[in-house]
Amino acid sequence: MADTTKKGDFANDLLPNPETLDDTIQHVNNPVLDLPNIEKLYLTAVKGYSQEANTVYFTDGKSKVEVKVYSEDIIRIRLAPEGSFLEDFSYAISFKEDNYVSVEVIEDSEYYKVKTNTTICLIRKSDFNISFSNMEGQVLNRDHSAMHWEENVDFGGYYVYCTKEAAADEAFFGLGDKATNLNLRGKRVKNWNSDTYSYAFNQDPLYKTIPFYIGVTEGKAYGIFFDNTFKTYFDFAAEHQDQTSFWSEGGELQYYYIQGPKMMDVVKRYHKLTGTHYMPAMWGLGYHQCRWSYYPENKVREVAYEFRKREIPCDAIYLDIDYMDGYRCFTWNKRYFPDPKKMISDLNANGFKTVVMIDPGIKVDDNYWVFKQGKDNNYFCRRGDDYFMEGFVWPGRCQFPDFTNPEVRSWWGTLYKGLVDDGVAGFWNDMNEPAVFGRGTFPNDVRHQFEGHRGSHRKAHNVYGMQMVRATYDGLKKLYKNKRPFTITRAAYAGTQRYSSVWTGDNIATWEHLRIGTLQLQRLSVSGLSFCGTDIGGFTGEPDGELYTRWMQFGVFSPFMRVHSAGDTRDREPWSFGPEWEAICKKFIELRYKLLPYIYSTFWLQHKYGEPILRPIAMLEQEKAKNMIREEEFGFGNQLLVSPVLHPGQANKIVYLPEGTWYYYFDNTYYEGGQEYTIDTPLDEMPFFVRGGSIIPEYPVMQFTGERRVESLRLNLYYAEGEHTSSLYSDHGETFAYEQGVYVEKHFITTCDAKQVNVIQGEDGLYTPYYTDFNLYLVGLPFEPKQITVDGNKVSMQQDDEGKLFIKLDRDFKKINIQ
Ligand code: MIG
Repeated sequence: MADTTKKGDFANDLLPNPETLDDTIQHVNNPVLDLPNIEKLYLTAVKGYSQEANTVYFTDGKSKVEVKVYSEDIIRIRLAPEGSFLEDFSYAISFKEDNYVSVEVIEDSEYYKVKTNTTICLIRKSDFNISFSNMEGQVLNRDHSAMHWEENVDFGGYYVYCTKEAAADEAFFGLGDKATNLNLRGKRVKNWNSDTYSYAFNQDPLYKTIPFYIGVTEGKAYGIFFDNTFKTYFDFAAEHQDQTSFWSEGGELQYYYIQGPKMMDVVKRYHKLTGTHYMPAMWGLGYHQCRWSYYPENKVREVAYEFRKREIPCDAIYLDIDYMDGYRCFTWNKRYFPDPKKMISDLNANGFKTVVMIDPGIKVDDNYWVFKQGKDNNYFCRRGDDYFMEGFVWPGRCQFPDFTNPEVRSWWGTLYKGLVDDGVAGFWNDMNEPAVFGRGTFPNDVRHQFEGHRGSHRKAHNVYGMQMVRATYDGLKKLYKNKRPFTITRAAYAGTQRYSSVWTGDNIATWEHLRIGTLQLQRLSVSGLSFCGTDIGGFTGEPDGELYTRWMQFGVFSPFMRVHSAGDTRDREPWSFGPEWEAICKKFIELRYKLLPYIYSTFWLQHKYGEPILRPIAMLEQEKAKNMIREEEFGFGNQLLVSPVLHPGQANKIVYLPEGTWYYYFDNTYYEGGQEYTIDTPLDEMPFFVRGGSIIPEYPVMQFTGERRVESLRLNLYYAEGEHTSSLYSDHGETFAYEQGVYVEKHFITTCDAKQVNVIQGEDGLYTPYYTDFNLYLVGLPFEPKQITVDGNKVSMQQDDEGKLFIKLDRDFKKINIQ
């Protein structure tokens, strides 16, 4: 079993230990840089500027700096050391600048100021120091020294650097999948997508590159997105307590400053730049069962059968690499799966979708059509010396498509046709860091087309996986005739959320890894990748029933909920650990299914408004300094809060509840927020709270999404004084019609005082939902309802089968009053 304290191959300890830092610095600086005649060059005094619409160019006589206003709250900075900018191109950005924003340049004796209605970018004339302030003149982010660069004679370009001041109280969040504390203060991290089997706490880099962070100082937040695909580094007050730096081994120094003041504003604006995930099909939010690998066909049928027999809900079963013929992508092993179409249609008939694995490595084999097509069309990557890039992966000797070439991507998209025709509903892209056995990844000199902007692997490495899953997504969208694809990827770059969900790779079945998972998913969520999950139960190693069950509980509140495990481990189905654990797992998977209308609505808030699904406490209450280091409890959407149990034998845990009022979900105990509580954690419960004032929709338990139509939708109203808003979203569930307004987003505004409760309903969108009415249940009412009026008519409470009282409401009710 893997030893979690050992560092892996790619290890780079993040702790700000001086020795480690010295190592890192030596690693960053190419030895040739130690030559005495090579030094860092800095911008000097500003000599003048010119303005073209939203863009202002400043120069020190030789170098140029571009300040481009994207929107009121987003300003981009670019540096051209020699005075000429590269062509403007980014894989991350999906937003065109707002041409209607007002941009003003004001000059005084000390500064040039580029001003919008909310943000001022100040450029100090004497030394090109750049800072950003709000309209109150409060500087939130300031250069420590002017932008600088350093020639690398080896690759013939520049290392580019930006060094900012770090305030004494400043906290830092973001950076994707880093397996470390939520607040990155005191850490140095590196971005270079890596296959990191059995990674450890603090190990870095991992699979994803999201060069975006949020800084919070004195309760105010801003963001920096360093859009550079080369190997990048961030140092958050680690080397120098008063400095934050980011730099890259090549490419352009180009970053976006994003104004707050709320962390939520920053994340929403980051999403505005880089896009959000499309609405997933509802089944993508159900419970998924995966394994390396379920085969042959009888094994798959048996697993599916057990779920239905035991009445444990499940929506998807995964086939890992062994379904392929000799690991050749887009083929079937006919010995294991003689009639895949029949198997998939039988699974479908029982409510199971089939998701299969696709890797980037294509077996070198002239009798294999995918290889033939790729070879004939010159679609595979080549090294600097023009030979094909070859490496060993599962199929043996492989070549690799250049996914940065749009023509290659279109071709790749068509390859899915056979599997789609067989009925496969979703695809899982793995090994796309890209991973190569033995050598790790491609050599640096492999060339890439990069959308016509050409570059070596140093530039394309971190986007390779993103472009692979983009090809997958685009191809599937066509093949499914505009139905929503389901995709999942391991490697990612900023913006990957537009094409796929993600998982955190090869974790370990330990309690420590359960905790790492809670940190990674919160971090991914504030880094734009909200549709994320861990391998529930741990990929390598063996969990016991308790760890598996506690992880399943966290899984309910993971945006993507999938159990997965390595091939050499024991069984990992919800029933594999005996009947007691099975019963608890079942209860929690059922909870996931009850919450689906809430989860789906939360997804809509993510898709439409860029609100992250998981919200660290720091984001819920950023004014409180202590919250900057809270990392165990987190919000799931607007109205739920959880704190997963992370230790064996834990009988209770301390949970901080933010300001407001909260109800413990399992028995509706009421809590005043703004303080810590010790919460009992019996094995069949977990700290899970609903915010007072919320209306939470619930489905009845189903064995899979869409098993039956819900005609009377349950709503639970949790009483709290004051005014609160809740959303309920519904749509067709399968198509992209919501993009044309075919959806309904309902808003419930509740206003409560000691004597009465009012609910007003409003809605947007053109869709008529399936449900015709609501069953409204009241939780925590401080008075006995005497009179209920719905749209002016008196109604009385009804009793359900369990004797519980509820109010029957027409779906389109406008106003309820309860006294
Ligand atoms: O070299 O396809 O992270 O989820 O089961 C291992 C086999 C390749 C790594 C993935 C894991 C998957 C496994 N893959």
